[in-house]
Amino acid sequence: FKVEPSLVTSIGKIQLERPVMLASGILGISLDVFNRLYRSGAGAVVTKSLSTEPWDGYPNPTIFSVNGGGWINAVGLSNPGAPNFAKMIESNTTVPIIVSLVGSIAEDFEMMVSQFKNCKVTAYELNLSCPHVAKVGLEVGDDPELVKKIVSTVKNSTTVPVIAKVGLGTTHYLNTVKTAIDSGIDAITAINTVRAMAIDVETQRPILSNKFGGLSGTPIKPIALRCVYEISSKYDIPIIGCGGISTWEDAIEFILGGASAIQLGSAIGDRWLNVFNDINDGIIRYMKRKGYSKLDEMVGLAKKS
Ligand code: ORO
Repeated sequence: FKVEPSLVTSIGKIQLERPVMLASGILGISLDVFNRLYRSGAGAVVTKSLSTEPWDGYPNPTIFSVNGGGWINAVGLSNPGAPNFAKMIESNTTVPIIVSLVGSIAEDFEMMVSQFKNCKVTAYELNLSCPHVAKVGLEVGDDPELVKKIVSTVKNSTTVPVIAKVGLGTTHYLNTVKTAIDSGIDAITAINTVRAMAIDVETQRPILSNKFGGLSGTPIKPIALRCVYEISSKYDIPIIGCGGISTWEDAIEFILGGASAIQLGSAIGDRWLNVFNDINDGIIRYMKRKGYSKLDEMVGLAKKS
């Protein structure tokens, strides 16, 4: 793979050849697919969130395309479990993999991190923000004591960088960010999907089997961008922007707002894997036109007074 120097980015201690990665939950479960994503221009892939044991998730329907744009999903964190998944990626030597973890207590996360001792892991991303599964995700992110315990426990169990993925819950997300920073977190991903629902007017029932799900895609882009800007205005912490990004202009907006890298989810459902190199190429053209040689020169520029 030819590395384009202008696209190289650092998210704190994490160095990536390209700033656009696959968000968690999307295609995140097999090494063959990870290789394909990497060859398609992704700088890293974030896995589906893993739990200590395999989880089935919710019955169908689990995903719904919203009229006017975006998706509502309630997949229910289905995954093969961290021990099985670690075996599946042991042979990986090339793809930067960010392992997403979900759990209720610090010991869950500690146990899962120990499973990846023989794997090449670029970072862990703690899912503190899934908006619709009981006792994990946002319920954890909304509890400062639990966030503190989980982040400090994971930081003490590994030398691999640790990212916290935050979302919009009942505790102000900036407080969750602050707690994570005070507990030693290396970077923040902002944001997860936003709690939402859809109702079928004929059956007069919620469409998703879980009733509530998470809204993703273009409708949440301005909200995610606002969060990235607020975090980077308030705290000195590397940020990964996530939420509704689908074009190179979207990616540049997030970088100017303070993100050192970005993640794509729904855009892959809409435009498949071409979206990675379309965005990479658009960023390169923009940087040439504006006279930047390193991505880092643009991070947070929109905050200039
Ligand atoms: N869905 C989301 O929108 N966010 C998550 O973190 C997890 C899920 C899911 O598995 O349903």
